[in-house]
Amino acid sequence: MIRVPCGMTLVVGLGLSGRAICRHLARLNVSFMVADTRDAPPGLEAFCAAHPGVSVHCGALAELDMSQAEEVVLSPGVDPRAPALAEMAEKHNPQTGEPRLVGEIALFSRAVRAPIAAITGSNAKSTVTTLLGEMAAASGVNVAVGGNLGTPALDLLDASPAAGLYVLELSSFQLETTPHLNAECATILNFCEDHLDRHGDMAAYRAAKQRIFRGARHAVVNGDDPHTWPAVEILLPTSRTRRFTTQAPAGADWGLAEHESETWLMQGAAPWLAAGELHMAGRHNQQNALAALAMGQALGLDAAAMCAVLRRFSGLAHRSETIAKINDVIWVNDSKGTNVGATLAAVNGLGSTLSGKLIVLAGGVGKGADFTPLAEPLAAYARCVMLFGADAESIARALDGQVPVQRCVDLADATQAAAAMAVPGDGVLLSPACASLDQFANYQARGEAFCEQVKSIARAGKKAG
Ligand code: UMA
Ligand code: ADP
Repeated sequence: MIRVPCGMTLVVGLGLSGRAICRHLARLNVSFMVADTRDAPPGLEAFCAAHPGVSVHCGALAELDMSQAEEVVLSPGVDPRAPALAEMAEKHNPQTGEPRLVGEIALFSRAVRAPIAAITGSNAKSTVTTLLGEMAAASGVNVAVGGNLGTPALDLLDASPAAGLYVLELSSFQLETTPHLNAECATILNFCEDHLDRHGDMAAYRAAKQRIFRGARHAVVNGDDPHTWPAVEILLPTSRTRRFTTQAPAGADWGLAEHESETWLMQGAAPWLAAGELHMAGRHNQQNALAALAMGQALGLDAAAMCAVLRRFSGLAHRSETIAKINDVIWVNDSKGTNVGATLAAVNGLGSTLSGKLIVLAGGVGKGADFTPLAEPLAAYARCVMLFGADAESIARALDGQVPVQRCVDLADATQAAAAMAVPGDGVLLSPACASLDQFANYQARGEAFCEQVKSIARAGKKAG
C-alpha cells in the first residue's frame, strides 16, 4: 500500500482536467500527489518534467491508502463509485462540511470571483455555450468560455483572471462531483438516455445533471421536458425561472409563434427574431437559440447584440453540418450525434426537408442506450441504415425489421455503400447515435474521416460527370 501523506491532496487522472487541477493546486501552493489508473497515461513524461517533486502513482487506485488525504479531486473520466473510492466518498471536512471526494468544478466554484453561467443537457451544450459566449462578448462583457468544451474550467481562471463572466459547458461527469456550483444562471437544456454505462440508470444520470441548479440565482428550463426542471429539493422561486418551449409562449416564456405569416422567436407576445434569419438549420436549433436568449436575458445581456449573434452564427462543425451536395444528394456530418436524442433531432430535421429518402450511417459505442425510439422516424424517412461499430447489432435489433439495414465493416465501408445506394433527392446522414471510441480517437476524428471520404466521392463524381 502506498500512503497519501496526511493533509495532502490527491488528484486522480492525468488527462486535460487532471493537469489543469494540478496547475491550479500548484498556483495555490497546495501540496498534492497524482494517481492515474492507467499504467502509462498519455503525457506522463511531460507532466513529471513540469512538476518535479510531485509523486505520481500509475495503476490501480486500490494500491493507495488515501484515508489521510485532505481531499481527493477526481477527473471527469473517473467514476466516483469505484470501490477504491468508497471510503473517501463517505468523508466530509469537519470545518466546511464539504465532501472530501470532489471534482475539478468544485475547485472552480470555490475559487471563482465572477458570475458563472452553467449549461448542461444531453445535447446542445456546446452549441448553446458557444452562442451565449458570443452573445456576452457582443454585449461588451469580458467573458471566458470553456469546461467540457475547449479550455478546462480551472485553466480559465488563470488565462482570464479578469473575466466578468464564466460561461461553462458542464457534463454529468463533472456535475456529479460538484457539491455546490452557485451559478448566476444555470440550465439543463434537454434530457435523453446517455452515459448509462457510467451512471447506471436514468435517475442517477438526472440526479447528476440536477446538481447544476444547487445555489443558482436563475434557472432556464425546457418547458417541453419536465426532466430539465429543478427537482423539488432544489426548487428556485418561479420569478427566477425562465422557460423556453417550441410552442407559442405564455407569459414571459420564450417560444415559437406565427408573426406576420412567419415563425418567429418570441418572448411572450413580443417578437424578437424571425426563425428564417437563423443560419443554424432545424427546429432543435431554434430551441437552442431560445435557450441562449433566455440565459442572456437572465444575465442582463444586450438584446440587440444577442440577436446580431443569432443572425450570423452558422453552427459548430460535426453538428448536422451540410458538407456536400453531389449529384443532387446532400451529405450531412452529424458525428457529434453520440446519443439517441441527437440522432432523432437530425433524422427528423433533415428527413422532413428531403424530396427523396435518408440513408443514415450509425453505430459505435452505445453506452447502454435503448435504440428503439429511432425505429419510427427511421421507418418514416430512411431508405436504409448502414450499421458499423461495436453496437451495430443492438441497433439492428432495436429497429426490428422496420427499416432496411446493411451491416458494414467500418465507417468507410458504410460511406461507400451509401454512395452506391443514394439517388437524386436523397440525403446521406452520419449521425451514429453512439460514441466513436471503438474505432476513432473521438467524434471529431470520425467526422473528419467522413468528410475526407465524401470529398473523394465528390472528386470521383466530377470525373464520372
Ligand atoms: N482515465 C483512466 N484512468 C484515470 C483517468 C482517466 O482510465 O485515472 C480515462 C477515462 O476513463 C477516459 C480518459 O482516460 O476514458 C480521459 O478521462 P479524463 O477524465 O482524464 O478526461 P480529460 O482528458 O480530463 O477530459 C475531460 C473530459 N472527458 C471526459 O469527461 C471523459 C472532456 O470531455 C473535457 O473536454 C475535458 O475534461 C476538459 O474539461 C470530453 C468528453 O467526451 C470531450 N466528455 C463527455 C461528453 O461530452 O459526452 C462527458
Ligand atoms: P453537446 O455538447 O451537448 O454534445 P452539441 O451542441 O455538440 O451538444 O450537439 C450534439 C448533438 O446534438 C449534435 O448531433 C447536434 O446536432 C444535436 N443537437 C443540437 N441541439 C439539439 C437539441 N436541442 N436537441 C437534440 N439534439 C440536438
